[in-house]
Amino acid sequence: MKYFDVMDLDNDGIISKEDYDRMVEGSCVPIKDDPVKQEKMRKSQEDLWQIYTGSTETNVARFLTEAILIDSLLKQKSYDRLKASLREYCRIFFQSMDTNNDGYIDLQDYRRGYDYKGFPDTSFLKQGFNVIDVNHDGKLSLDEFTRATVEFMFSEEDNSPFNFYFGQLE
Ligand SMILES: [Ca+2]
Ligand SMILES: [Ca+2]
Ligand SMILES: [Ca+2]
Repeated sequence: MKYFDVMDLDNDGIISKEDYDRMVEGSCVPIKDDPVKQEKMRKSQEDLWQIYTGSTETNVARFLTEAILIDSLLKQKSYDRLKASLREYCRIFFQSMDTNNDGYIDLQDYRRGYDYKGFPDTSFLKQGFNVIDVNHDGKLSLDEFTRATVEFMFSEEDNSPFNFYFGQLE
């Protein structure tokens, strides 16, 4: 599953809670002066972790595999909770990248966002950026970003352009 492959930065088939938390803390770096946004970032990422692993607030899973992720997603009665959590996460992640608060992120902002998350190589993001930028004005709006993220997560079609959200995956 593409989404899992992207999150599994070291490609060993497992995302430990420690790996995940490290990614979350990286995402918090650009908003380090804004504790309210940081709190929202952690909360939304924790929500997603619970959905992905099928864990609960009192019983947090320590690791995630692709099989667990697919199983948890299939068990969702509706995707409403997941979509709502994803949208909330997109909004906060977008705001953290939009450092000049003009409502848009350019390629440089976008790359920086993934640098902070700990992505070892962000060169492939340019191809993804161009796909997400559907009106080709060289910048991403929150709408473009959210739509692409949700479509990427749910895309089953081999030929959906959003399969290239993160550039061409191996
Ligand atoms: Ca891993
Ligand atoms: Ca901006
Ligand atoms: Ca655009």
